[in-house]
Amino acid sequence: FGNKGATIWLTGLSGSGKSTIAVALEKKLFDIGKKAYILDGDNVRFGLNKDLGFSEADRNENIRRISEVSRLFADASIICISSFISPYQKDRDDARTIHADSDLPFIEVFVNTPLEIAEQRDPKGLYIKARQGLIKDFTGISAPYEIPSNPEIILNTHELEIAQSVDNIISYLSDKNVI
Ligand code: GGZ
Repeated sequence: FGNKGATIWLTGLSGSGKSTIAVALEKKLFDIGKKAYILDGDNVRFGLNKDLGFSEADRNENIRRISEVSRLFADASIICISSFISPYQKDRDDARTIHADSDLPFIEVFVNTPLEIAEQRDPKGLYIKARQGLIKDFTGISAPYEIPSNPEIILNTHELEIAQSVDNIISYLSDKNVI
Protein backbone atom coordinates (compact mmCIF):
# COMPACT_ATOMS: atom_id res chain seq x y z
CA PHE A 1 0.00 0.00 0.00
CA GLY A 2 3.01 2.35 0.36
CA ASN A 3 2.73 5.45 2.51
CA LYS A 4 -0.98 5.93 2.32
CA GLY A 5 -3.31 6.46 5.18
CA ALA A 6 -5.43 3.62 6.46
CA THR A 7 -8.26 2.91 8.83
CA ILE A 8 -7.79 0.61 11.77
CA TRP A 9 -11.26 -0.31 12.91
CA LEU A 10 -11.54 -1.52 16.51
CA THR A 11 -14.79 -3.34 17.26
CA GLY A 12 -15.84 -4.92 20.55
CA LEU A 13 -18.05 -4.62 23.59
CA SER A 14 -18.19 -1.66 25.95
CA GLY A 15 -15.38 -2.25 28.44
CA SER A 16 -13.49 -4.56 26.06
CA GLY A 17 -10.42 -2.29 26.06
CA LYS A 18 -10.82 -0.64 22.65
CA SER A 19 -9.95 2.85 23.93
CA THR A 20 -6.91 1.70 25.89
CA ILE A 21 -5.56 -0.10 22.84
CA ALA A 22 -6.39 2.87 20.60
CA VAL A 23 -4.45 5.30 22.80
CA ALA A 24 -1.43 2.98 23.13
CA LEU A 25 -1.45 2.32 19.38
CA GLU A 26 -1.67 6.03 18.58
CA LYS A 27 1.34 6.69 20.83
CA LYS A 28 3.37 3.92 19.20
CA LEU A 29 2.56 5.26 15.72
CA PHE A 30 3.62 8.77 16.77
CA ASP A 31 6.85 7.33 18.15
CA ILE A 32 7.72 5.90 14.74
CA GLY A 33 6.81 9.15 13.02
CA LYS A 34 3.34 8.34 11.72
CA LYS A 35 0.32 10.60 11.88
CA ALA A 36 -2.61 8.94 13.59
CA TYR A 37 -5.95 10.16 14.85
CA ILE A 38 -8.48 8.42 17.09
CA LEU A 39 -12.18 8.62 16.40
CA ASP A 40 -14.33 7.38 19.28
CA GLY A 41 -17.59 8.00 21.05
CA ASP A 42 -16.05 10.85 23.00
CA ASN A 43 -15.24 12.98 19.95
CA VAL A 44 -18.00 11.85 17.63
CA ARG A 45 -21.13 11.20 19.68
CA PHE A 46 -21.08 14.66 21.29
CA GLY A 47 -20.60 16.50 17.99
CA LEU A 48 -21.15 15.11 14.52
CA ASN A 49 -23.49 12.39 15.80
CA LYS A 50 -25.15 14.09 18.76
CA ASP A 51 -28.53 13.52 17.14
CA LEU A 52 -28.10 9.73 17.40
CA GLY A 53 -28.83 7.27 20.20
CA PHE A 54 -28.47 3.51 20.50
CA SER A 55 -31.40 2.05 18.57
CA GLU A 56 -30.38 -0.26 15.74
CA ALA A 57 -31.18 2.43 13.15
CA ASP A 58 -29.18 5.06 15.03
CA ARG A 59 -26.18 2.78 15.43
CA ASN A 60 -26.35 2.01 11.68
CA GLU A 61 -26.26 5.74 10.93
CA ASN A 62 -23.57 6.37 13.56
CA ILE A 63 -21.28 3.81 11.92
CA ARG A 64 -22.14 4.95 8.39
CA ARG A 65 -21.07 8.53 9.12
CA ILE A 66 -17.97 7.37 11.02
CA SER A 67 -17.03 5.13 8.09
CA GLU A 68 -17.15 8.10 5.74
CA VAL A 69 -15.14 10.30 8.09
CA SER A 70 -12.59 7.51 8.57
CA ARG A 71 -12.22 7.26 4.81
CA LEU A 72 -11.55 11.01 4.61
CA PHE A 73 -8.82 10.77 7.26
CA ALA A 74 -7.25 7.79 5.50
CA ASP A 75 -7.46 9.65 2.19
CA ALA A 76 -5.56 12.51 3.84
CA SER A 77 -2.72 10.03 4.55
CA ILE A 78 -3.55 9.75 8.24
CA ILE A 79 -3.88 6.48 10.11
CA CYS A 80 -7.39 6.70 11.44
CA ILE A 81 -8.04 4.58 14.52
CA SER A 82 -11.82 4.19 14.73
CA SER A 83 -12.91 2.76 18.05
CA PHE A 84 -16.60 1.92 18.23
CA ILE A 85 -18.67 -1.02 19.43
CA SER A 86 -20.00 -1.27 15.85
CA PRO A 87 -22.05 -4.36 16.73
CA TYR A 88 -23.47 -5.11 13.28
CA GLN A 89 -21.57 -7.10 10.67
CA LYS A 90 -23.33 -5.28 7.83
CA ASP A 91 -22.20 -1.86 9.07
CA ARG A 92 -18.58 -3.03 9.37
CA ASP A 93 -18.79 -4.62 5.91
CA ASP A 94 -20.09 -1.33 4.51
CA ALA A 95 -17.19 0.52 6.16
CA ARG A 96 -14.80 -1.93 4.51
CA THR A 97 -16.45 -1.41 1.10
CA ILE A 98 -16.26 2.38 1.40
CA HIS A 99 -12.50 2.06 1.92
CA ALA A 100 -12.00 -0.56 -0.79
CA ASP A 101 -13.79 1.66 -3.30
CA SER A 102 -11.21 4.36 -2.57
CA ASP A 103 -8.34 1.86 -2.60
CA LEU A 104 -7.57 2.56 1.05
CA PRO A 105 -6.51 -0.11 3.55
CA PHE A 106 -9.12 -1.13 6.12
CA ILE A 107 -8.02 -3.32 8.99
CA GLU A 108 -10.78 -4.72 11.16
CA VAL A 109 -9.55 -5.57 14.64
CA PHE A 110 -11.85 -7.63 16.86
CA VAL A 111 -11.16 -6.69 20.46
CA ASN A 112 -12.33 -10.03 21.80
CA THR A 113 -13.10 -9.72 25.48
CA PRO A 114 -15.67 -12.07 27.00
CA LEU A 115 -18.84 -10.35 28.18
CA GLU A 116 -18.23 -11.64 31.72
CA ILE A 117 -14.90 -9.83 31.86
CA ALA A 118 -16.18 -6.58 30.36
CA GLU A 119 -19.08 -6.73 32.78
CA GLN A 120 -16.77 -7.36 35.77
CA ARG A 121 -14.66 -4.36 34.79
CA ASP A 122 -17.68 -2.12 34.27
CA PRO A 123 -15.50 1.04 34.41
CA LYS A 124 -18.44 3.41 33.97
CA GLY A 125 -21.05 1.38 35.85
CA LEU A 126 -23.08 0.96 32.68
CA TYR A 127 -23.50 -2.82 32.80
CA ILE A 128 -25.01 -2.70 36.26
CA LYS A 129 -27.45 -0.05 35.09
CA ALA A 130 -28.25 -2.12 32.01
CA ARG A 131 -28.92 -5.19 34.20
CA GLN A 132 -31.23 -3.06 36.33
CA GLY A 133 -33.09 -1.97 33.20
CA LEU A 134 -31.99 1.65 33.63
CA ILE A 135 -30.24 1.68 30.24
CA LYS A 136 -32.12 -0.01 27.43
CA ASP A 137 -30.65 -1.51 24.27
CA PHE A 138 -27.31 -2.08 25.97
CA THR A 139 -24.87 -4.10 23.87
CA GLY A 140 -24.33 -7.60 25.23
CA ILE A 141 -27.23 -7.31 27.70
CA SER A 142 -30.29 -6.16 25.78
CA ALA A 143 -28.88 -5.46 22.32
CA PRO A 144 -26.83 -7.73 20.05
CA TYR A 145 -23.14 -7.87 19.31
CA GLU A 146 -22.42 -9.78 16.11
CA ILE A 147 -19.02 -11.49 16.29
CA PRO A 148 -16.84 -10.36 13.35
CA SER A 149 -16.86 -13.12 10.72
CA ASN A 150 -13.58 -12.26 9.02
CA PRO A 151 -11.51 -9.66 10.89
CA GLU A 152 -7.89 -9.06 9.89
CA ILE A 153 -6.83 -9.28 13.53
CA ILE A 154 -8.35 -10.87 16.64
CA LEU A 155 -7.03 -9.67 20.00
CA ASN A 156 -7.83 -11.99 22.88
CA THR A 157 -7.32 -9.17 25.36
CA HIS A 158 -7.78 -11.32 28.46
CA GLU A 159 -4.65 -13.26 27.43
CA LEU A 160 -2.56 -10.29 26.22
CA GLU A 161 -0.86 -7.27 27.73
CA ILE A 162 -1.82 -3.97 26.09
CA ALA A 163 1.68 -3.70 24.59
CA GLN A 164 1.28 -7.15 22.99
CA SER A 165 -2.02 -6.16 21.42
CA VAL A 166 -0.41 -3.02 20.04
CA ASP A 167 2.62 -4.92 18.73
CA ASN A 168 0.28 -7.36 17.02
CA ILE A 169 -1.37 -4.50 15.11
CA ILE A 170 1.94 -2.79 14.33
CA SER A 171 3.37 -6.05 12.92
CA TYR A 172 0.34 -6.48 10.72
CA LEU A 173 0.61 -2.92 9.40
CA SER A 174 4.29 -3.41 8.75
CA ASP A 175 3.79 -6.76 6.98
CA LYS A 176 1.18 -5.18 4.71
CA ASN A 177 3.35 -2.13 3.99
CA VAL A 178 0.82 0.22 5.54
CA ILE A 179 3.59 1.67 7.68
C1 GGZ B 1 -23.82 0.38 24.34
C2 GGZ B 1 -23.67 2.50 25.28
C3 GGZ B 1 -25.06 2.52 25.40
C4 GGZ B 1 -25.81 1.41 24.95
C5 GGZ B 1 -24.29 4.40 26.19
N1 GGZ B 1 -25.14 0.36 24.41
O1 GGZ B 1 -18.01 2.06 27.41
P1 GGZ B 1 -18.37 3.34 26.79
O2 GGZ B 1 -19.85 3.75 27.13
O3 GGZ B 1 -17.51 4.51 26.90
O4 GGZ B 1 -18.65 3.02 25.28
C6 GGZ B 1 -20.01 2.83 24.99
C7 GGZ B 1 -20.40 3.87 23.98
C8 GGZ B 1 -20.81 3.16 22.68
O5 GGZ B 1 -20.89 4.06 21.63
P2 GGZ B 1 -20.54 3.60 20.16
O6 GGZ B 1 -20.72 4.80 19.27
O7 GGZ B 1 -19.23 2.94 20.14
O8 GGZ B 1 -21.68 2.49 19.87
S1 GGZ B 1 -22.13 1.88 18.46
O9 GGZ B 1 -20.91 1.56 17.71
O10 GGZ B 1 -22.89 0.66 18.81
O11 GGZ B 1 -22.97 2.86 17.77
C9 GGZ B 1 -20.81 3.15 26.25
C10 GGZ B 1 -21.82 4.17 25.84
O12 GGZ B 1 -21.50 4.59 24.50
N2 GGZ B 1 -23.20 3.67 25.78
N3 GGZ B 1 -25.43 3.72 25.97
N4 GGZ B 1 -27.15 1.37 25.04
N5 GGZ B 1 -23.04 1.42 24.77
